Amino acid sequence: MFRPLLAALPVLMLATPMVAAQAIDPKLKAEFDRSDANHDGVLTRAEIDARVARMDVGKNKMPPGKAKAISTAWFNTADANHDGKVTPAEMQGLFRALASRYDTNHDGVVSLEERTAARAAIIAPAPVPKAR
Ligand SMILES: [Ca+2]
Ligand SMILES: [Ca+2]
Repeated sequence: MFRPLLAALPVLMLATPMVAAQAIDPKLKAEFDRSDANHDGVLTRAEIDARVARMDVGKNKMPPGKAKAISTAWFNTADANHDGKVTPAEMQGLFRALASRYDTNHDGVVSLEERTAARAAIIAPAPVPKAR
């Protein structure tokens, strides 16, 4: 009797907007707003492309091919419900996931060293399959 309702629960939870339940970090929202070029409250692929192209990777200029790969990976990961738009809540979800990945000693803080390591991993050339 309860089975159909229980089965529907995960779907209902996914459909519920998370924005009201979880506050968006002000710093993250500021970053979101900087990327949201047309200020419609969502990030599109074009806006992410533009943002990644401006991304500061230290002294090294981001190679265009790398930038495209990063924005593709970023967008596909961030757009949790695959509607082609990234909301502040989706971006926060991604950043939380990234933070826990970069926080290698799991003290809840992404230190400068951890950030530098993460950044080095981003700009490092992607592993190339061995040519034969
Ligand atoms: Ca936008
Ligand atoms: Ca989305």
